[in-house]
Amino acid sequence: MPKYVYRYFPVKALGEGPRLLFSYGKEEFEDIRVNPDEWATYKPKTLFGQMPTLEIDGKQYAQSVAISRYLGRKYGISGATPEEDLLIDQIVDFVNDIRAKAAIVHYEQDETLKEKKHKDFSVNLYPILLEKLDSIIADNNGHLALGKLTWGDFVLTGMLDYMKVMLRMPDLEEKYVNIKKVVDNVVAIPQVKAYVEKAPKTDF
Ligand SMILES: N[C@@H](CCC(=O)N[C@@H](CS)C(=O)NCC(=O)O)C(=O)O
Repeated sequence: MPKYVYRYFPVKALGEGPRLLFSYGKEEFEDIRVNPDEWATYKPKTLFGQMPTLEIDGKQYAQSVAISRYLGRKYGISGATPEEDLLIDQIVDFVNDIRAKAAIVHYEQDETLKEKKHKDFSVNLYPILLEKLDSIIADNNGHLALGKLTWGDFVLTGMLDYMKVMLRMPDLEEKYVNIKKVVDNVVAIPQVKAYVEKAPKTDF
């Protein structure tokens, strides 16, 4: 059994997907939640200057999607063919595109520009992207791809609260009911439910 040590900030955001996947796999892992004031010390020791990081038997790996894909393969919830893997990868990339657009606004320093961009994206961009995502999920029985549970569902579930904050859309799940179905399906899995219930509560 490999020894897993996982490090991320004490939030869900990009780091929760792998935590949910570990719980799905009933895998023991050291869940280290690095406080922002310890980050300066740890940052230079990371591969890319960012978290999450995952140590497997002392060797460090990084990148939340790569880690999620790895865990998905390990636990039998990746594609059965390269084309099926492509279907999962493309939709995970699309989810990350939506997050990245919202991040441009959320992390904008100029307040006037920030509000201008938020208004523009809220009218001209977010609805188009979210409707597209929602309809793809509707075509996939409440999942991101392949019409069944894959590691991609865990990526979206883990980061949804973060996206809601950045999109300033607390009612996202009411508007996009299929996106909610992905989260409901993931959190209904007994071992995931048990993890979610005991995990530290964070806003995003
Ligand atoms: N592509 C990377 C992005 C990781 C990332 O942006 N991490 C942020 C937290 S969400 C971070 O470590 N920020 C601290 C820093 O850059 O100093 C991934 O998905 O893992």
